[in-house]
Amino acid sequence: MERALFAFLSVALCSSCLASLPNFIVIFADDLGYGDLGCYGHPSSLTPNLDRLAAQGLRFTDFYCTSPVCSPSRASLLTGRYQTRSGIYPGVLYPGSIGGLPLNETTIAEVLKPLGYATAAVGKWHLGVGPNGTYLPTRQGFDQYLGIPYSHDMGPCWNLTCFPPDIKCFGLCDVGTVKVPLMKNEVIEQQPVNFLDLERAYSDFATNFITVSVKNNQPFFLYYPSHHTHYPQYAGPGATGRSLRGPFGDALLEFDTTVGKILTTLEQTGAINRTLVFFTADNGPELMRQARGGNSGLLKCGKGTTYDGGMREPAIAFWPGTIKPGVTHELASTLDILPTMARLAGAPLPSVQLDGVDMTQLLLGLGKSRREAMMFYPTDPSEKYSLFALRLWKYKAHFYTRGTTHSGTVPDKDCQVFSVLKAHDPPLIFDLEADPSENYPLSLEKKPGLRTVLARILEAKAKFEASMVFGESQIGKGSDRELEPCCSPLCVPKPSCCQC
Ligand code: CSN
Ligand code: MG
Repeated sequence: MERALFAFLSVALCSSCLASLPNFIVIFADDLGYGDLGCYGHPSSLTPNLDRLAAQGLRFTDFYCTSPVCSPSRASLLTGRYQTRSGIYPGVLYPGSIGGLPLNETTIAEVLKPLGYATAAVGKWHLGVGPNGTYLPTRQGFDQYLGIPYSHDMGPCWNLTCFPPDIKCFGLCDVGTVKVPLMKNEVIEQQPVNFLDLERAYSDFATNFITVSVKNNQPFFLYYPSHHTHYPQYAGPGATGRSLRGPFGDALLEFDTTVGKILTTLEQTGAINRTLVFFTADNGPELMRQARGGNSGLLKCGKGTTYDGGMREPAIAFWPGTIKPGVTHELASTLDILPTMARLAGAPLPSVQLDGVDMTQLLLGLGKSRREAMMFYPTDPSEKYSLFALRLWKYKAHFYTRGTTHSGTVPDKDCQVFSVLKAHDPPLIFDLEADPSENYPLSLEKKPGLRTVLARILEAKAKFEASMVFGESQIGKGSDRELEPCCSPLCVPKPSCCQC
């Protein structure tokens, strides 16, 4: 088995011929639940292209992001480290945030660039802007960027209209901040951004980047963190009213259409057999948006919670001719993407404490996942409370549980905001294979062998906590209104005058 892997990698590793290095595309949906895609059982979502990725690729049933909100989850994906190490906590970054993903963290783009990769990010960044664009993607290893650098509800609602333009999108937005900007590299291209044309701009950028990279014989890394399907949902004329699921379904359909355009471009440029496409999402669905939000399927609760609905996500690895179509029940995480891409490209790992493990053997069908455990931090991690939950093999132990406004409208009281912080000692333990909905805690008295499992869980927790050094909180540095992106920096009165 090792020999087959070696034979494969020695082709991939041929450093004198850049064109033989694999290309990587990471497609990252926003606030999308375990139950939202057709290929994960949603009855009315229209996701033909993601369904095709799943049918022709490896679909994960037990894949986790690292946080039930956005910025920390993105920090982990790009660095292969829990967000507590990089300091992307508590909560999320705001338009005027002073901090951002520290520049001494190494992103996937920075791992691949020294090997000659072309790198681009398109979509929602949400890892900081900072003074003079200190934390933008172009400072974190990406040659190019097109997108909104934070959530698109972080701006006044008035420009967040859906198609047809006279219909207001659903959802609360921030007032008193600058209008939502579209940035090209480090320059504001449009403020406010035109949401009805945004997906076209993104898909044009993505397909053009692929085409040019292939033409230049340059291996590439494309990171596409979409604004879809975060609230308020929007869609351009090509998708509005075309799904069976209302505005959420339309937004999802528009996103799926971009996935289709990326696949078509890979086919047309002949790069499809040299490209690993990895799809997943940043955190669970905003259930508080009710029928206009996402759906965590059979999982408990959603965004903002450390139940599985907040952090277990759809995930698909697609690489025709290299990854065999199928379904895997192995445990894996966004943390594992960096080490896997580094291995496949033959790039050295950053010399820091990584939390990710290499998934290459799993992807190539040569072995199992090397991941045994997954750690669950709340939206506001602290050294005092440490882990809220830990999954070891099929067992998940909750040391603390708490509801949240993000998921607060569903009938399950555990998700609701008045379910205040509750400590569990001994922890609540669920068998996620027998009970994926976390409905029936196992009894230490009645289940022989569970004490041994608990001992192993506590051991894994202690070992992990001993390795954890909390980085300085970047979000705790606060915000400065002057740092909010403004296309007319000297205008008055702010923020309303930031419009060009
Ligand atoms: S998130 O969504 O950025 O996708 O996590 O748009 O936690 O306070 C989360 N929050 C605005 C958001 C605020 C968001 C929060
Ligand atoms: Mg999100």
